[in-house]
Amino acid sequence: MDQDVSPENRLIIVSNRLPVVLTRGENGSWDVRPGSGGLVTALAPVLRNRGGIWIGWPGTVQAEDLHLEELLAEATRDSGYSLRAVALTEEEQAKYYQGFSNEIIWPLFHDLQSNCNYDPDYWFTYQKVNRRFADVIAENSAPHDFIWIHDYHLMAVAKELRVMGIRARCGFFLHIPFPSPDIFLKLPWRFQVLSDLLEFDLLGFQTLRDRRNFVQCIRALAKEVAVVSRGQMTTLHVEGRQVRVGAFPISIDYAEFADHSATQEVADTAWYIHEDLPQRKIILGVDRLDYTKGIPQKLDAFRTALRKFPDLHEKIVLVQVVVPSRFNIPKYLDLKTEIERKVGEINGEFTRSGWVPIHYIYRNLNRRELLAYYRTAEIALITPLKDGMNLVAKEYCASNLEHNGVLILSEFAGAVAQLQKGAMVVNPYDVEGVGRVIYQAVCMSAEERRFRMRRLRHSIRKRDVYWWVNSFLQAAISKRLDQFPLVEDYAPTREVDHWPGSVCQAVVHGPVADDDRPSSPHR
Ligand code: ADQ
Repeated sequence: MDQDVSPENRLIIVSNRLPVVLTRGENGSWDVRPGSGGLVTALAPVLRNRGGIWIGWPGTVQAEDLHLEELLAEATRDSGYSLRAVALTEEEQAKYYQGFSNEIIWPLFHDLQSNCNYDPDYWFTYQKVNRRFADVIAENSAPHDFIWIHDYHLMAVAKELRVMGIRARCGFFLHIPFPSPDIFLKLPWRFQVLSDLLEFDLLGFQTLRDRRNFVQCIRALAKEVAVVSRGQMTTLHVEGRQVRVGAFPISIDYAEFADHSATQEVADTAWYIHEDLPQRKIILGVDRLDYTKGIPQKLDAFRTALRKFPDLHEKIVLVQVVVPSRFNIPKYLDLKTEIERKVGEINGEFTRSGWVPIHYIYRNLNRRELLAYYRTAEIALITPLKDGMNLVAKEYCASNLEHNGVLILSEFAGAVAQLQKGAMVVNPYDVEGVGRVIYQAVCMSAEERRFRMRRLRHSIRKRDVYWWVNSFLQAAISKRLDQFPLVEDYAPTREVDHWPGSVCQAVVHGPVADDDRPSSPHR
C-alpha cells in the first residue's frame, strides 16, 4: 500500500468561504468560530489531523483589518490543518459572489432562469477573483499536492492555475445541480465556462442526471471533445488530455448524527418540544432562506391539506425553520416577506384556542435544538424546487433513532436518487398532491414507517460522508483518505463501503464541535 507521507502530498481544499466565521466583539476584538453548512459539515472532519490546507475568503473582514494569519492559525490550532485567506474587496464580493455566483449561476443551474441578472461586469469580476484564488493556491501548494476545488464560485480556478504554469492535479466538485443544455445555453459565457471546467482533471457532480446534463452540454457546445463512457465514469479527451467526469452523491457523517441524537441533552430537548405540543404530530421543514427550497409552495401544500382534510386540524403542527441567508440580494428579502405573509394567512385561517398550525422559526438553531427537532418530528417535509443533494433529508433520517419518522421528499432533490425507495416522493409544484401525501404520511401505519425508515437509514449509513470523500479521492488520484499524511500518530479506523465496489478505510472522528452554528460559510 502506498503510504507516501511526503509533505508535498497534501490535500488542499479550496472553497469560496473558509470554514470559520469572524465576528467583531463590542470591544473591537475579533472572534473566530467554526462554521457550519453543507460543505463544512462534509469536509472539516475529514481534513482533521491530515495536515492539509483550506483556502478561502475569511468572511466580512478586509484583510488589513486584523492580524488575519494569527487569528486563523489560532482558530485551527487543534484542527490538524491550516487556513489561508483570500482577500477580497467589498466590490469584488458584491460582483463575484452576490453577482455572478448568486444572481447568475445559482438561479440558472437551479432551472430558474428568470431570476438571472446577466451583468457583464459580474463575469469580469468573477474571472478576476478566480485568478486571485489561483494566486493564493500557487503560493501555498507544491507539485504533488492534490487541489480539490469546491462549487460554482470557483469554476475558472484550474484554468487560471494552468495559465500560471501550475500543473498539480485538480479536482472540482459541484454542490449544486448542473442544468440541461436547453437551460445552460442561455448563459452568455457558456463556451468560456465549459472550457474552464475542462481544465480540471476530475469533475464531480452530485447525481447521474447532473453528469448526463454536463456531458450533453459538452456534446452540444464542444464538438471537438471526444466522449467515452465506461461504467460509472465518463472520460473526455481534450487536446491530448483526459478529463474524467463522475457522479459522487455527497452525504453526512451518519455515525456522528446518530450518536449525538442519542445523547441525553438532545433527548431532553426533544421531550420538551413535544411536551409543548401535546397530541400533535410534528411536520418539520428546515431550509435555508432560498427560492430554490420551495418554501412558499410547501406552505400552500400545507394549507391545501388543512382545507381538504379537516380531520388533520389540531392533530398536526408544521414547524418551519428558515435559516437566514443572502440578505443582501433583494430576491431573498422578497421571499422572506412572502413566506411570512403566507404563514400569517394560514395561521389566521386555521388557528383556534390551543392550536397554532404553523410554528415559524427564522434563525439559526444550535445543533442540540436542530437534532432534537430531527429526532422528535414525525414527518420531515423537504420539498425543494431543485437541490443539488439536500443534506437535511439525510440528517433527519440519521437522527430518527426510533424509526418512526416519515420522509416526504421532492423528486427534484439530488437526494431522491438514493432515498426514493424509503421516502414518499412528491412534485413540489403539485400542491394538491403534496397535500394528499401529507395526509397519507400522518395516517401511515407504524409498521410501514419503520420499514421505510430502516431502508433510508441503511442506505445513508452505507454511503456516508467518508464514503463520498474516499470515492472522490480514489477517482481523482487513486488514493484513499487514509493515505494522506497524518500529523498525529493516532487515527482509529473503520471500514466503509467504497465506490465503485471495493472496501477501504476511513477515519472515525469525535463529534463536530460547533454547538452554536453560524450561517453556512460557503453561502
Ligand atoms: P445548502 O443549500 O446549504 O447546500 P443543504 O444540503 O440542505 O443545503 O445543507 C444545509 C445544512 O445547513 C445542513 O447540513 C444543515 O444541518 C444545516 N442547517 C440546517 N438548518 C440549520 C439551522 N437552523 N441552523 C444551523 N444549521 C442548519 C448546498 C446545496 C445542497 C447540497 C449541499 C452539500 O445547495 O443541495 O446538499 O450544498 O453539497
